[in-house]
Amino acid sequence: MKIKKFLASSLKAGIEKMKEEIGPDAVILSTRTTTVNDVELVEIVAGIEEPIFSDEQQPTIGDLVRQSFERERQEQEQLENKGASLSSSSPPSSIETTSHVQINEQSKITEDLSILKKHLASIEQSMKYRHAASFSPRSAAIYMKLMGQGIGENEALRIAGILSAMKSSSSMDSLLQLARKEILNSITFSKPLEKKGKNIITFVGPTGSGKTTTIAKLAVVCKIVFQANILVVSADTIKVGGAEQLQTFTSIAGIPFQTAYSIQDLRQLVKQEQFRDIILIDTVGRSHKNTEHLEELSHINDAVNPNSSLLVLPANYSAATIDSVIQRFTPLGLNGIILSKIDEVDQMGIVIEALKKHQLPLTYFTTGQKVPGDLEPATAEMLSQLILPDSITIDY
Ligand SMILES: Nc1nc2c(ncn2[C@@H]2O[C@H](COP(=O)(O)OP(=O)(O)OP(=O)(O)O)[C@@H](O)[C@H]2O)c(=O)[nH]1
Ligand SMILES: [Mg+2]
Repeated sequence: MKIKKFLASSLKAGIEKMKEEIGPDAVILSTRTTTVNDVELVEIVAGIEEPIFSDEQQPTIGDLVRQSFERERQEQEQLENKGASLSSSSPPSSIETTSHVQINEQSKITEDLSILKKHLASIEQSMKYRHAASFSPRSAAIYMKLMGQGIGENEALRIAGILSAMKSSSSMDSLLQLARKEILNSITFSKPLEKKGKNIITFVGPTGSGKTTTIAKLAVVCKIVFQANILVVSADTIKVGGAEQLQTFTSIAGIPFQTAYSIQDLRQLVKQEQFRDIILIDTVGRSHKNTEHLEELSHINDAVNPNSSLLVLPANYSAATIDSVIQRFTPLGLNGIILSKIDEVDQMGIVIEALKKHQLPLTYFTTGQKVPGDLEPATAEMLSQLILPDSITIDY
């Protein structure tokens, strides 16, 4: 603290003088009257806190960081010197001994923390799979696999309970078959594409779900496998380049292609092209949250009266999004689901649980970006292998 004495003719004058000289934050420490050359004066003793740093000295963040680095460097240097002095077997100084003890303590704390973390992880794991101990090792292995795939605990317990009731001589293979059957018990499958009379199919779904890519894949299947007289129509004139993407592909593959610029256009086009075996209609991707846009899509279905309208649904969505997308697109008159981007899914159980709530059959799986290769008819076998592969090991 900086302290200063002031003499003035009055207390008021003294205070003014004090503030002027040492600033408004000055604190009066004492006052008294005194006589100087027969004149009565007031004496004020005042003080002010001095800043630790003056404005010019205020350290910047950079300075603080540099200081911290410098401290670390010095500590490191000390450590190295200590190592050197120890190796030259000179007795350690008291500073060196202290820093050695501190470093030892720090590494002990770090070690303890990592042990604690491991314990917590194992407690978490055993809590998650706490029921596994009540099953036979093989049922427990399947139970744990189901849980790992995101199947809910109640469903996994139900299935493990059924497996446990099997004869102890049952093979792992028969347990797996039973578990798969139980998991998929309310999932249905259908194959939409057939070369029959007239088959008009519309593809709807959220933005970027894989509609256009899937149509390109299916168009090749129709042409080469079914040898069908096929037409691909793009009703996606809203997205820039929406139609061009398909046009380029179909022209390379030698598949007839048309663009419909309005609902009237589309209705007219479908009428004109009645002689085709299969007409695949691409639509613009629409958010399931936008009611107005979903209504526009329903006009497309009303205009062409398709044999089948398929929802292209990414399998890598969360359970809640899958549920909400299916709910919002269902009023369009859906006949099935193409589960796209299966290759990007970590936990197939989540998808299966979400699909179970809805009664829509799975028609195709798309498994990558390659056209036409990454497309498979949806089957229970494939889905079963995705959730419970033959290769389950019993490490329980
Ligand atoms: N990993 C993976 N990517 C896919 C799959 N199917 C499509 N894609 C990719 O997903 C992206 C979007 O595909 P599109 O076919 O354009 O999707 P869309 O539904 O037509 O999109 P919009 O017309 O914009 O609504 C592209 O990069 C595709 O290559 C798949 O099965 N797996
Ligand atoms: Mg598209």
